[in-house]
Amino acid sequence: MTRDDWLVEGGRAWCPGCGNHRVLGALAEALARLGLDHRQVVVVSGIGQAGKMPHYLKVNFLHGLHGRTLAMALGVKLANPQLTVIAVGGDGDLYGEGGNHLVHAFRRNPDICCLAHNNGVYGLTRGQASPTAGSGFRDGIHPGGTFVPAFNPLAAGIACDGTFLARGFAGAEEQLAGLVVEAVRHPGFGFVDILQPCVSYNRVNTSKWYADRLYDLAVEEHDPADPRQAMARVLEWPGAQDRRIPTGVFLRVRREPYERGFAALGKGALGRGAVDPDRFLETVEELR
Ligand SMILES: Cc1ncc(C[n+]2csc(CCOP(=O)(O)OP(=O)(O)O)c2C)c(N)n1
Ligand code: SF4
Repeated sequence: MTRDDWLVEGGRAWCPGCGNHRVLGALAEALARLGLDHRQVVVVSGIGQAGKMPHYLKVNFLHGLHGRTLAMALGVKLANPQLTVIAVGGDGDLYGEGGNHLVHAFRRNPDICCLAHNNGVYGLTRGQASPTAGSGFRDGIHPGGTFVPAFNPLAAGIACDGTFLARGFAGAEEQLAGLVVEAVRHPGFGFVDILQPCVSYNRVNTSKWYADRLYDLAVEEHDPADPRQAMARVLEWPGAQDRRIPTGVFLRVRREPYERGFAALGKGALGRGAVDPDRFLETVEELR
């Protein structure tokens, strides 16, 4: 299968030049490389520009509430652990309103891939600063600039015992597709923070701004099996200097995925014979 086999034809409700187009392409490319069956894949998203992604993919999908992307993805995974579950959301969704779910996803380590579209703004609601907008970022509700430091999702991931932490860039599609493949294959929570331009509302973090600063950890001496090295790298940015921004895999360690802790799920998907549909209500009562 090729990447086009995973893409729905037709227009996309995104601005020309939006990083989402490239992230969509990288995800389709990754799905093609993974050799998965369309019926095996579920993409879960919340509300936002990023949340539209699954509409353009030939996959099963659940497009639900803003900030609840990871809660829904976890529900899907627990209902059928055999599925490949990919959670897709904006930085507002995953780092703002849904930040609590992200923290606990790192800790729980479900076998879910999570792609965070990090454009520094709330794109769909017209460009308010998101948790990753740097201090001093100006928007309609902060005309004098924001005054709190930017959230560092990768540092939070290490602090919360995350097991796979990576950063990609929408403008580096080949590298990004490789990171998505790795995140899906990782037996646990495969998290990729994806830097992307919002050409309409973020005039600071443009493609050129990123191009001037990004470097790939793969060409430096970095051991992703070492959490201390990973922490040193993730603290390079965001920070006061903003000179070098690392991309690639920061951390890759093993820990038992969350769903394996439920003995009942070892029998298979709840909806596939493990529970007799005629006895569904009785079973729910028994489980209480
Ligand atoms: C529960 C809830 N809270 C808030 C909103 C309003 N809302 C919709 S999208 C959005 C922010 C979108 O920003 P982000 O998640 O970063 O995604 P982007 O549009 O930038 O891709 C907000 C606050 C909502 N629809 N539902
Ligand atoms: S407003 Fe920003 S995030 Fe939304 S489609 Fe346009 S460029 Fe993309």
